[in-house]
Amino acid sequence: MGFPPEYFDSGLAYQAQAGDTFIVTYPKCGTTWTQHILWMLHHDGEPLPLGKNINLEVPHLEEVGSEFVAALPEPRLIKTHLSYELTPYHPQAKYIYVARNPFDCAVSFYYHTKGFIKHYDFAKGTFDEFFECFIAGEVDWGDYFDHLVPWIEHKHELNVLCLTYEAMKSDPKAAIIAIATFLGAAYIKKVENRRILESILDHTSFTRMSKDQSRWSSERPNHLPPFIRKGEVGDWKSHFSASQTQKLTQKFRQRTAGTEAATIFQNASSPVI
Ligand code: PPS
Repeated sequence: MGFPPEYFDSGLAYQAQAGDTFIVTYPKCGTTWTQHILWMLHHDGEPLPLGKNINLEVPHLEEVGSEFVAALPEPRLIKTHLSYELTPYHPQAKYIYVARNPFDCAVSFYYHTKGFIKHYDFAKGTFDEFFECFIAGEVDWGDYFDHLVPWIEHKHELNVLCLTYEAMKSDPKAAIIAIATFLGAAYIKKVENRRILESILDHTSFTRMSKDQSRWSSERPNHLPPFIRKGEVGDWKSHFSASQTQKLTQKFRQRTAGTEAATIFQNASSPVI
């Protein structure tokens, strides 16, 4: 993943504080979108201006380490891709978990891995090659299901809010209101203000976030798709072969059977699951 190991280790050792809000995701599941929603909620509906980078405002714990995060102004907004067991815990911290169906996640992760040529030796890699790594769980932050299942098992806890990318796509206003409600009365008040709510809805849309992408990520080679790439549910259908679809469907069924995660994508206009 290309993060300095000392920052990764120090991120793991971060002591979560009351008042911290963590955005937790497996990679490529809607992190940046949720980071921007959170940032705008904390800035009364102002979008992140050009010249700022979301990853300095809502930093990635494993990338910057604990000192950087501890020095943030309160309330701290923190991004992490860590598993449930590894995420720093405090009973009065809040955890927003965003899940995305593994099919679209795999496709998005493939373009990510291809595009960040300074982190990965995969510029010439194919989707078929990436799929084999994804299904084996041999990608950054490990196996998709090792992340998804334990987090979703905690979705009923009072300080955990679980959303799906698919539901956020189908009703983004409801997702913003759900996040505000989870954060508490001060944030409910903000989204009761029509100007603030409409501004967040507008500036966190795919179309708006596709503009001025230096706010989210470093430059990508011109011949590859940008970081905010397609933002669709179902793009996987133009990448997966029949046998890949079958393999991932089977793995999904096996790994989620009897768990809360088995049905989370069913009511969210998402694929085969
Ligand atoms: S990362 O690198 O893990 O932080 O990536 P992450 O932000 O989790 O995921 C990137 C994918 O999210 C899509 N995206 C959005 N979709 C819809 N609406 C908005 N506003 C939005 N912002 C980001 C982005 O396009 C990536 O998905 P794909 O499928 O590759 O387009």
